[in-house]
Amino acid sequence: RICLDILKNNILLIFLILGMVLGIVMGIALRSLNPPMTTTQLRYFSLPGDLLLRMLRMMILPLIVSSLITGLASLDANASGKLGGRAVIYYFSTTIIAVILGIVLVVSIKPGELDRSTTNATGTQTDDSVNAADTALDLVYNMLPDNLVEATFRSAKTNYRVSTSFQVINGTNTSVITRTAVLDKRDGMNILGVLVFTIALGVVLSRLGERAKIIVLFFDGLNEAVMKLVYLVIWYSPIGVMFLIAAKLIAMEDIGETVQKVGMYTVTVLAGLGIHSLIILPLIYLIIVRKNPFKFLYGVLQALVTAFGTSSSSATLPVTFNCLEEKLGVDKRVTRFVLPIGATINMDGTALYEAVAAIFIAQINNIPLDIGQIITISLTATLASIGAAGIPQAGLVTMAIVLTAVNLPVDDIALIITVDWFLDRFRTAVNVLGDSIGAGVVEKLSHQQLRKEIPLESVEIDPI
Ligand code: DAS
Repeated sequence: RICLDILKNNILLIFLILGMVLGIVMGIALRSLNPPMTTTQLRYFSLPGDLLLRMLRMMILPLIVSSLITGLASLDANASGKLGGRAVIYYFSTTIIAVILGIVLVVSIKPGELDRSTTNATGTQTDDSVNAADTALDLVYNMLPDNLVEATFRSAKTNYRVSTSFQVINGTNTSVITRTAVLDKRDGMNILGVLVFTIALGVVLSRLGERAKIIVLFFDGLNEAVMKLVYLVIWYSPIGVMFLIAAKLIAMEDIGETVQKVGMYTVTVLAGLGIHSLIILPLIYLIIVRKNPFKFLYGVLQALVTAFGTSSSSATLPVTFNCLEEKLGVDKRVTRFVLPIGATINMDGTALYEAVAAIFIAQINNIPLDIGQIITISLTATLASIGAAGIPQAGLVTMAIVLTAVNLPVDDIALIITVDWFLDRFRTAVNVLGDSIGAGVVEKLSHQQLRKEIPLESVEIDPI
């Protein structure tokens, strides 16, 4: 009886994990096809996975707008101020902790010095030099889009090309390998801009009281409807995740020649992400919420697997909402307010990754860093993670900010790109975990405010 209940409650999670495992097996098996898949075949093969990504991304705009407006409207001004303040303090502190953890690890493991091969960036071309000041300015302009329609449907993208060469020493022979990559700074919808406008609108609507009630009820209905659609998409996600992972594995270029170079770097990043997500974040949850953090982790596992499969925290947002509200019963007024903001600006995994990658690149180029540069790396990695959109490999693109801030060769990104698609999955899952635990922490810290306000759907109408 109990087993049946467990099975019923977790059937979706079991399917999702099964989909992920089957995706890995299928990807590895199909990779060794002879002759390999043609581009057209791969395009058709990727279709089921791309469908999942597109269905989830389709929900982002209506979900963010409706959840923020109803979340803000169901709290009075000072309550939402307090919740928002606590959320931002939590986001900033966990991101800084992640960056410090990453720096401690990369400085002690020294992955860039361990490898036998040496890197010398020969002939580096970047079409479009990316620097910290420009991107910081981009961030400000992104927050205040002067054309909401354009912000929603997103503007042009600028590509820039990076290329680096390095020697790989194998026993007696030395081979020089050159890797070139094109990075496009495409960041999909300008969610940051949509967020800022929606928060401003939500705060004003919550002050209009009765006059705005009809608008708030409209968005409340829209939110419920979108969450119902999300539930349908979630049933499809095991298939989608399976094909997303399989297609990525089939298309993956051979990293054999660089594994000697980036092996320890990959281990360092994974160690940092593991410590942050399995020790630091659960500890913060345990200390503040005083509940079993691993029960909470289990509750969001479906969102974490979806994040691993899609490499996009924005696309995973609908599933994160579903896990926190349906599975863990976190107050909707908190999730609706903090999740959209967290999914966009709170990226612990990305911040840790960028700090590690920057110092790794300094190490492989034998460039010593002084404490001032380390602090600059910490701050720009935090800024870059806020600026990174929640889409695949966003963290790689904004990494150029960190590198230019301390005059490190941006072109060595071409080296770490070989494992970026793999590490991106893990850091996206850590980003989603950080947002989820943030919602649990903010809910606990705000129980005073939440008790005062009676949520819309819980008002009991006494029978006459
Ligand atoms: N893939 C990004 C995300 O969705 C993280 C990153 O690229 O660093 O969170």
